[in-house]
Amino acid sequence: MNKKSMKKRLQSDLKPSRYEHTLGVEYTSACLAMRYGCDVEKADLAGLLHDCAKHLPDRKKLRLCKKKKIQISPAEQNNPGLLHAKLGAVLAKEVYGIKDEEILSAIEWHTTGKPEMSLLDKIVFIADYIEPNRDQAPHLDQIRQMAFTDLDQCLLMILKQTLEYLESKGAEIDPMTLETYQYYMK
Ligand code: DGI
Ligand code: FE
Ligand code: FE
Repeated sequence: MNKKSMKKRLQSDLKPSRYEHTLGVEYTSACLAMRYGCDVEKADLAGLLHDCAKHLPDRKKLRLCKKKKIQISPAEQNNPGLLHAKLGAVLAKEVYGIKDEEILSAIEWHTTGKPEMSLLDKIVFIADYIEPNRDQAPHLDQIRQMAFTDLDQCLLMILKQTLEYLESKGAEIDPMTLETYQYYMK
C-alpha cells in the first residue's frame, strides 16, 4: 500500500482528532529521526501507523488477540485499550503491508515501552507524547525540549509522568510500563 492509500484508510477508520494526532506523530517522528540519525522514512511510517488499531471496540480487540494468538496479560484483560499497540502491529502488517520488523516493533511497543528499546522504538514512543496536538500533559514544554536534547532522559520523564498520572487515576499499571521505567532509571 502506498502512503496516500494508507492515509485514506486511516482517515476513514479513525475519528478526525485521532487522525490529526496520527499526522502529528508522523511528522514529529520524522523530525526526531533527522535529529538522531535514524531512518526518516521508517520513522515517518511507524508514526503514521502507530494508532491504526485504535478504533477497534474493546470486545473486538480481545477477540482479535485470541484469533492471532496474542497473549493477553491481566492488565490488558482489564484495560483492553492497551491492546491497540500490539494489534496495531498486526494491522500494519496485514492491512497496510508493512514487512519491516523495526517499524512493526515501534508500533507494538509505543504505549508501554519496553526495556532495551531500539532508536526507532524510542522515537515513536516520544513522538506520540509530544506531537503538537497534545496539550494536556504536565511539563510538556520541558519534555519537548528534552526530546531534542537527550532522548533517554526524555523517555524517562515521559514514563515518570505516565506512572504518576496512572497512579493519580487509580488505574492499573501494566507490568511492562513499570519494567520499562525501572530499566531506564538504571
Ligand atoms: O494511543 P494514544 O492515546 O495516542 O497514546 P498511548 O498509546 O500512549 O496510550 C495512552 C493511554 O494508555 C493513556 O490513556 C494511558 C494508557 N496507559 C499507558 N500505560 C498504561 C496505560 N493504562 C494503563 N491502565 N496501564 C498502563 O500501564
Ligand atoms: Fe497509542
Ligand atoms: Fe498515539
